[in-house]
Amino acid sequence: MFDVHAMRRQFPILAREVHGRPLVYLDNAATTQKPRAVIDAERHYYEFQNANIHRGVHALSQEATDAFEGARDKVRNFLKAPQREEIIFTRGATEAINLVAHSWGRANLKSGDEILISEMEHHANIVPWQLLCEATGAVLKVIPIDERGALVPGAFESLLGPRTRLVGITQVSNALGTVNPVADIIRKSHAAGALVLVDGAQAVAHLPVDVKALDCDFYVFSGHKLYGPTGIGVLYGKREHLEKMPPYQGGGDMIAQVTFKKTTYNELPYKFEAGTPHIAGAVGLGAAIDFVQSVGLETIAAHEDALLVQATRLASGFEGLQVIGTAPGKASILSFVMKGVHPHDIGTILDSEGVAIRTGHHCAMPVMDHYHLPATARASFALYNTPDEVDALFRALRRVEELFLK
Ligand code: 7TS
Repeated sequence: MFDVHAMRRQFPILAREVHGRPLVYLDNAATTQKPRAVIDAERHYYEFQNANIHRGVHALSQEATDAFEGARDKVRNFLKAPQREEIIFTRGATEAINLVAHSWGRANLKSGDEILISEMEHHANIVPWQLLCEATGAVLKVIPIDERGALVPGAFESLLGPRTRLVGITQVSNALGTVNPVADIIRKSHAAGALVLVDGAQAVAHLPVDVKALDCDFYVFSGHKLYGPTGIGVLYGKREHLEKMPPYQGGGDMIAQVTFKKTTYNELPYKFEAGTPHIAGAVGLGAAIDFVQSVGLETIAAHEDALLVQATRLASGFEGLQVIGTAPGKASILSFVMKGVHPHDIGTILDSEGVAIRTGHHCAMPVMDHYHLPATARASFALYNTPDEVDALFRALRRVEELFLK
């Protein structure tokens, strides 16, 4: 039986107050809080093992290298990637997408080729492709969403064509909570000869991922949305693609030999890891993966789904409150607007009540344009949130109503 109160005790920050109220942290889609195991892993690394990696014969350097490479093995196991060489450490999901757009994209695309993304993408899965299109003359096509915030049925199939070279799709939308049918998209894309990049930034903390079963070509995520540190993320890529791709950045660690005549590159995964990486961050990410696996993603998803059901029920009884994003089977994100109150005012009043939510365009401006909204308020749930906190959210929203609408 999942004990949420025991779980909360593993997260030191959850004990603090904000404006004299107990913190109710419901901004988990932006970043999750960190359990003691992650904080301790980073501290242990700095207190006992800190050294640069891959380059020292001394004991600390070897221990640091083992810790860093051990984290890579944990990521490989977490994503069910066939080979450890297919796991590249990056700064986050954003850098991982930029790496693919820059390295694979510039080497493979020509004028008139097409990249297909969806209307619900985060800017991180839009702008790198726009930059690539500007550089190569490729064309960006967009799968539209419907009023529920799901992909318009049949639209993907009609946009996928002989010129489509890559499909970039989020597994879970950060602004709407929509869960996309990525396995089906991957199968159809491959049949049309296109590669697929899956943006897993919002997915990895909520549903089990198996990149081998999915058969995606690239998969990206950030450590900090998975109870891990900021500044560390992952690109999974099929070895056959990564081997052919040119380096993204040049520097130390990514080379085999450097002369002024010719430089040769290191093998995978180091070819894509120029410079000293975020070693402590990788160690912390490894601890976060251990933590999530010890709880179990099925348990986490069941707990969050119950919170979403409760929140959705309370929202439906709240006059003037409209939920944005109602796709069936969506993940634990509740975006909403209130008639007559700007989302930023909602966020400010909620903050004064100790309730942290995100307000704004959520780096998904095309989603806002779709709904003709400047912004939404967004509550997003994690494994440490409680039914009482969902009630606290709606009590605080009643306060907003009193202040602004009565
Ligand atoms: N993709 C999706 C679907 C995201 O939700 C985010 C961050 C990113 C990519 C980028 O991740 P990063 O770690 O590289 O920045 N989303 C959010 C959010 O919803 N609120 O703050 C950040």
